[in-house]
Amino acid sequence: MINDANNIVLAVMGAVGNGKSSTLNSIIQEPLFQSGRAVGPVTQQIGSCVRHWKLPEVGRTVHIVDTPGMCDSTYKDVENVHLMVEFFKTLSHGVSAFVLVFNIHNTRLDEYTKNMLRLFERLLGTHFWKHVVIVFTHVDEDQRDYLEENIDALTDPKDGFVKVINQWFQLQYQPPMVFLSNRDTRYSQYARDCFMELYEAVVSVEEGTRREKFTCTFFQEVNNRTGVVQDNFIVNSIRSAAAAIPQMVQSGTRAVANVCTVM
Ligand SMILES: Nc1nc2c(ncn2[C@@H]2O[C@H](COP(=O)(O)OP(=O)(O)O)[C@@H](O)[C@H]2O)c(=O)[nH]1
Ligand SMILES: [Mg+2]
Repeated sequence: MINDANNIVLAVMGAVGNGKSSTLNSIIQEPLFQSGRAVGPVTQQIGSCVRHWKLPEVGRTVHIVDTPGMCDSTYKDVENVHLMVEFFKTLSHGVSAFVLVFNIHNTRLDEYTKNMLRLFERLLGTHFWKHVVIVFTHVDEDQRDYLEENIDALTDPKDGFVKVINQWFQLQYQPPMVFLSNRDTRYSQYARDCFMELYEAVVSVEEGTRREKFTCTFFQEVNNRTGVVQDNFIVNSIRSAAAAIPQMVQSGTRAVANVCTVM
């Protein structure tokens, strides 16, 4: 099932509160992943499930991998390493799209997120960028007009958000950007249109006509191992990737500091 080309595998990334769980719930039209930040950290584990892509109805299944905020420094060190191991194990069978989620009201690309992207690039290879889709949430229907200027600024080819990402990571192309709302998605034509754009963006980053998923040497090597050996291999790979990123060493990013000391 997981290797079925008709099955979409989505990995979401982005800071806590950006709207990752809400976006996934909208896609499957089910409140499966807890959202909201009222009661402490919400997603404590890697949430993974297979459902129908329902918004809009596209006749395909989607394997969703929710994260507690892989890119969020508020997460405790030990939890972070454990979660990263689970995350990479789940993804090692192939990924259709890495969905990078931002809140339109806070589009700052913080150091932590940048470092996580650097780590991904190092572990998975620069080819991973070809499977990235950037999503901005909180673009609610009644605010769309008011937000149009923000959207223009973000999509500006000269100094917009993607341009900044392109410069940071020296990309030769623009990852697709989608603006959406998770409010009232059940009956709203507006939400349906937004999520159709998201689906189309995901399809556009799937590879070739056979819709092959992203894979890489690291994922293949993860699959060649099992049990504790597999876990240790992932931890060691993260550790050496992080050690090779000067910014991560300098900033002493907590998750990585932990990878380097605890395991
Ligand atoms: N108005 C509005 N609220 C949203 C939207 N997306 C998420 N939220 C709210 O933002 C908060 C954080 O969302 P959540 O999905 O838990 O973020 P996560 O931590 O990234 O998984 C919750 O209270 C959501 O209801 C949106 O598009 N519009
Ligand atoms: Mg969440």
